[in-house]
Amino acid sequence: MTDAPTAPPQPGPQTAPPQDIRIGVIGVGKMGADHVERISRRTKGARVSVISDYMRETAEKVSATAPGSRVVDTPEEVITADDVDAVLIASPGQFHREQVLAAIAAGKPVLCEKPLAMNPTDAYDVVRAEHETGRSYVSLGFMRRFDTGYGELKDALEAGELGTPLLLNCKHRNASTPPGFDNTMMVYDSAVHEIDAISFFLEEPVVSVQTIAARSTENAPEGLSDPMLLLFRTASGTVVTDELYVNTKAGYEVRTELVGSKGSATVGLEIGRVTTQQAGGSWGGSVPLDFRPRFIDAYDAEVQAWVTAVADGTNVAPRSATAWDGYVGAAVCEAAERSLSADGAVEVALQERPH
Ligand code: ISE
Repeated sequence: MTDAPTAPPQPGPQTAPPQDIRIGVIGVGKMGADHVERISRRTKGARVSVISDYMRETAEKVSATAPGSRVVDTPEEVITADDVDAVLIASPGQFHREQVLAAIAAGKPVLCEKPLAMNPTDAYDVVRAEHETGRSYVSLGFMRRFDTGYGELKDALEAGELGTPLLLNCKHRNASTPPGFDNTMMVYDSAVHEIDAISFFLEEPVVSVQTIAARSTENAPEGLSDPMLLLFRTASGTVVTDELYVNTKAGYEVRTELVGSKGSATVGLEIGRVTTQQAGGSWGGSVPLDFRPRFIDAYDAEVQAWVTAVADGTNVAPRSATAWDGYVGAAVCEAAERSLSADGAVEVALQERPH
């Protein structure tokens, strides 16, 4: 009798390795290219699969840095591609409404850089379209919500450590502005970050805003009111100050102080390292030149949290800005801009939140 042949080892129960989320990126200028690099090198569970940019050559160049990605001609092709599970939009703001609506129609989660739209009506269209699907699809790229300092301030507020918020004082400084930067952009591009901070920290509507143009620095381009001060009042009476100064020639500084009934706290002082210089008899640390070094960890955390939310089907990460936040931001920006030529504060009118 011959021995029965030994049966080949049977594989045990197998679980398929989790698939990477395949991300389509629309617009690969400075911000979009930065996201492609982040997703390709530092984000777990995702890869860039399809890219488009109105400059095809730029798209090709960026695609060469993202293994396995391909370039298509239009944003629509990115959104509808079979090998795209989720869409990241980093195109100029005037295209966001159409592109976000197309992603919702395709049933794909989308992370859209701010702003959601260039006016409240367009932004509300997105809120309604998403609401009609009965699901969440839209995350809005307000990266400060993922900054460690912002997170700690939010935690302190939620834990009641600071008591009732009385004042929120914000400072927003840039070294310089790009060509064509005007008062409208100062509101919709720069102040919009602090307007979102109001939604994030205070979670209540702004009822009025007053924009005050200070004497301009000689470093500002003709016609730009730089510095500019915005004063907001919320429904419960908390006052928010936003001092914008975007041609300091120094660097990128974002500071936030919450004054509450039990105490106050400030984030963004950059006092991690203090250097004493012998030669000049002065002291200080270095100021980052632009948003990238200042908020790189926040952007990494934001994109990672989004990918995790897409993978678990919730699509929008906890603490992320939503389509509603984008709509509120657009409504407040619109009032802030009107206030520039009005005498005094302008009221903010919000549509009802669909539920
Ligand atoms: C720019 O668009 C940004 O989003 C930056 O974070 C902000 O500091 C700058 O003022 C804006 O123009």
